[in-house]
Amino acid sequence: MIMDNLQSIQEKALKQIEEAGALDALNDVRVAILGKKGELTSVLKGMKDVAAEERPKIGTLVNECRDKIEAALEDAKERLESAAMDERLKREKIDVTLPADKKALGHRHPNTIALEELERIFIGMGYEVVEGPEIEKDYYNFEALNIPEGHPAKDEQDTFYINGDILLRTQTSGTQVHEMEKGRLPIKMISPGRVFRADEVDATHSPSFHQVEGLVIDKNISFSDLKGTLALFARELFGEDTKVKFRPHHFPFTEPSAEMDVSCFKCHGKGCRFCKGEGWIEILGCGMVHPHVLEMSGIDPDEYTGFAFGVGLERIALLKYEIDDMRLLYENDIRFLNQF
Ligand code: 2NL
Repeated sequence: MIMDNLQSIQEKALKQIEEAGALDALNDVRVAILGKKGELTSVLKGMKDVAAEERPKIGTLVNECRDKIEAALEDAKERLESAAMDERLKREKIDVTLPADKKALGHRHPNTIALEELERIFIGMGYEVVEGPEIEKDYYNFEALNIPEGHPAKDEQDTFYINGDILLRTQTSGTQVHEMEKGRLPIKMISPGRVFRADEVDATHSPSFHQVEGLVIDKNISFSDLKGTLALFARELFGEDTKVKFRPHHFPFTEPSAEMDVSCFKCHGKGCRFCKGEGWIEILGCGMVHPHVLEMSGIDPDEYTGFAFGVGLERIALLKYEIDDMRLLYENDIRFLNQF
């Protein structure tokens, strides 16, 4: 009776072990047979009812049965584990020949793009790019440029003074004054850089912005040279059919002075929202270097003449990309920058 029972437990167990398709199913089989309430365990518990002389023989049979089942469980466990590992290796296979994920590259800031474009144009005309200090002496920012005491530009309200006669430059002209003082003529340079004004932030103002100034000094430089140069610059920047217009203006450091407009590159002069119906867009200030400015830097105005101009970099970037609020250029919102 007990022997038949053992036989059937063993057959059933071996069959279930064989059929177990996964490690947890295999464990269920082990618990059902060998666990505390398992079938073979209850056979062992029934040994007390077996006649004493039968016990060694039956005991040996029970032990043999358990050993067989345990060996089968161990084999099945190895088989299932190795299958699971094969499966995992297959699933996690890495194809090292696949191209790598593209790294998100940064974008050049619109100011940088505009600056590089300006530099390309002027370098193409033989200009040198010279950068200078953002902290300047009053003399280089104002006095050497013929900006007198009491001139609105020199107002303490508009300029960040550091102390005494040291300030944050309000234009990059100082860099050009330093070049003139070196006495190496002719000069053909642009000086791009950050400038500062004590302005409140709004769509068109910021306390820190960028300027590109240009300076040419040589013998026989005339207003025609200025016009030809800046007209070429405008065509390079805004397109071949761009027209330019010079309006008389006043700067203390140039005489005569002018502002240059370009024909609206959106409506080609007809008048649109972009040029506020004018057909023209103001882009820079310029003029012939004031003789007094040359003289102060040790250049003889009877021998040399020159022209100079100043462009707001942000203004060019805003126009080029049709952006209507300068603050976008400073906030560095990645969703904005990603568009360039
Ligand atoms: C503007 C336009 C300008 C200059 C800057 C300059 C520099 C030297 C001598 C003479 Cl060293 N001029 N720079 C000239 C004309 C215009 O900037 O709107 N400025 C307020």
